[in-house]
Amino acid sequence: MKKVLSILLVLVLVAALAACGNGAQDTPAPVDDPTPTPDVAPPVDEDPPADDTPANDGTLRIGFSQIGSESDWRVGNTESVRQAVADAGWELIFNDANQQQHNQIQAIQDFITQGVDYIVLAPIVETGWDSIMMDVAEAGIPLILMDRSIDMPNQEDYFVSWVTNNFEDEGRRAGEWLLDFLEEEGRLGDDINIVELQGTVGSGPAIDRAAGFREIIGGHANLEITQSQTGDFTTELGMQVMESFLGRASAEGRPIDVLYAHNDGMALGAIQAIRDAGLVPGEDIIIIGVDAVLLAFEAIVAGDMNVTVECSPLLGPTVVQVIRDIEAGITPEQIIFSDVRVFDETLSLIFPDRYLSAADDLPNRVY
Ligand code: GZL
Repeated sequence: MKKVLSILLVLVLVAALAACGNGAQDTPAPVDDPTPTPDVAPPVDEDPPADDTPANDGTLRIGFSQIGSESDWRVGNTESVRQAVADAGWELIFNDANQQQHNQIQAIQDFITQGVDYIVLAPIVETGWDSIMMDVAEAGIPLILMDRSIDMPNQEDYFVSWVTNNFEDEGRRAGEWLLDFLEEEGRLGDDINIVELQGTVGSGPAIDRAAGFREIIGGHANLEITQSQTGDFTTELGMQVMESFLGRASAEGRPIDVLYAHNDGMALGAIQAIRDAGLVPGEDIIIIGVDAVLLAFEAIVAGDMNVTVECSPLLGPTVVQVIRDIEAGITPEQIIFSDVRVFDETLSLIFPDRYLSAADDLPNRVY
């Protein structure tokens, strides 16, 4: 009986794959389509229509598992990949996981079933990928890690390339800016209370941006991180957590001097909470963000925010180049970092070799 069932299953799968091959995914899912990848193969036509498309027109099919749309950075990242794949003339099969790891794992499983040519994964957190990564390897589908990191035994064996940013260096640059800023203000010896809005718990950028910042300020005992909590990289939660930080600081009589937010989105939410508390953002509280999104540049120019550390989401063209290299038999670099630049409207006027003017670069911002 089992043998009959397994033969039937294979037949269904083969037929389903044939149905997929008829262009079921010919039009890439629009970026803003929240439709999750179907959990089951589409219905199989008994007599599929004559297929007049060429058996294999060389169009690569790229399965892209994206974390969600939690921030302007993420939206810019999705658009960058979508545009680069479209420019290459390939087919994008896009899945928005709505910030749920299990949705990403399901999407990757579906990509395997659909027999895509490449998988691009932006992993929401570092752990929990061991089994699905082994399935991808077993299926022989090259996987490109984009943006955040994974943490598993022999992880470098499971992706052909990691297109990313150096999150720990971003944290260090944020710490260095703070030391330079306090020194310019003559406050480097003062007791400074810092609160920290961390990114998604367990994510590479949250872990590494926290570590890099602490590495730099750790030698200054008078600079203390008095409160630290995740805002999950969203503006809404950043505002809510900042409200609780302000309430606790007032209750304990420990005023907040600095906010270090692991992304600009949370910093912008915190700015609203600071205003609601009757304080002046950018003056009463120094505000440090990461990402360098357009709204942060506007806040810096308006004086509501002090600095943002760039972490480029425009990774699509590099991902496409990695695929082109592999198609041409060229081994791509295993890790590809983007540059880290720091934008403000204060230190950039004094140290133009180390910091850039947000006002000058505002017209160039695209995400
Ligand atoms: C960083 C990226 C982070 C951004 C956030 O590469 O993973 O996720 O800093 C985004 O804005 O939500």
